[in-house]
Amino acid sequence: MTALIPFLAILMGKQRVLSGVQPTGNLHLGNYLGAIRNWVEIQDQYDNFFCVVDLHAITVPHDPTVLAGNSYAIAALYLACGIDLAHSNIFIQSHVSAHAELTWLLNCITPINWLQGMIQFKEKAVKQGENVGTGLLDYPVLMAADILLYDADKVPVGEDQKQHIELTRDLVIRMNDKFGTKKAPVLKMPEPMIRKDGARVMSLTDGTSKMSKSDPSELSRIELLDPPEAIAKKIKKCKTDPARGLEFDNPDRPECNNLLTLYTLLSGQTKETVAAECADMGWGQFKPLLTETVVEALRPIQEKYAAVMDDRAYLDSVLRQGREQAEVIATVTLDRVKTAMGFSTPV
Ligand code: AQP
Repeated sequence: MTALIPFLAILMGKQRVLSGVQPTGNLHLGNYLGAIRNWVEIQDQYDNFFCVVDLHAITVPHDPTVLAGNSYAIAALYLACGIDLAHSNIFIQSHVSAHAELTWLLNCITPINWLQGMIQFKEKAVKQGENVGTGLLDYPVLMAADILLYDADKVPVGEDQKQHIELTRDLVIRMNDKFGTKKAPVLKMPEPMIRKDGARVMSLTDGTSKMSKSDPSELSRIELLDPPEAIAKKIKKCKTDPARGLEFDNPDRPECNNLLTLYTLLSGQTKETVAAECADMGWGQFKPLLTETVVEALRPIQEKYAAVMDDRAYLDSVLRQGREQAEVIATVTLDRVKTAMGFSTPV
């Protein structure tokens, strides 16, 4: 049945969605609220491809002994968070070689100064010092290839990826101008899908920088697989301020806004209800409430994750099927680009 999903989706006129997460560590609440939760909520309206972007994970120094295991863990977390195979395909990026091949073709039409200006490159390059790799500079082109291979209509991501999607759109214009015609464009124009709530979850230790897997401090993020004691400890130690009463949207209180937003999103209440509930609270009252809410929100995800990881044959079959579906579509796009660019066809 799942093998028929892309064809049924086309018949039903569904648009296609593509998104992914890097296996660079355990997923945190930012990845969940900024990306995966949104995938789950919209998946029945679209034809979805969710990949574990392991080729992206090696753009920073990585440990080869854990890369494959991390990729499986992220795929299992997709299932645990509610990705449903009746609507979605899950696969590992490096299992579909077209991603690397299209990246090369796109590289050759990408001005280097487009990449040098990317915010994420500049931030991560600083951390790598003189050893900054070409792969880090090229990260947005690989991301463009991921999206464009599937003729994706929508790309649900957090706010931090917006600039990369703008670059993807610029590459579509460039490719179509150079090698396509108005009637027969080579690549399809995708659109970002960025929700307002949760688009930028901030660090627990600094409300002005985003929660990130690569932050050296584990106290800065709550990971989806953190046990209740770790969650309690991180919330107990998180940065707050001395002001009395809790409020949203005060620029002088970024931590307060971030923690209230986490509580709102994970408790499923409205912002107005939470604002009223917490207006007179102190941190001593709010922190246990937030801890309880986070623990309860993550409990079902953690239980499902354990069950999926216990059944490796099932996970392998999900990824095999996902790869097969992905390859069918990716091959068609890659052939179209190569033909447009003038490559000969093997006989
Ligand atoms: N703090 C965040 N708030 C909201 N959304 C976020 N995302 C990441 N952090 C936040 C969204 O999660 C998706 C997957 O991200 P990724 O792992 O591919 O890369 P990233 O954006 O670089 O995430 P990290 O955690 O910061 O990873 P590292 O530290 O390895 O670079 C994306 O949709 C992203 O927007």
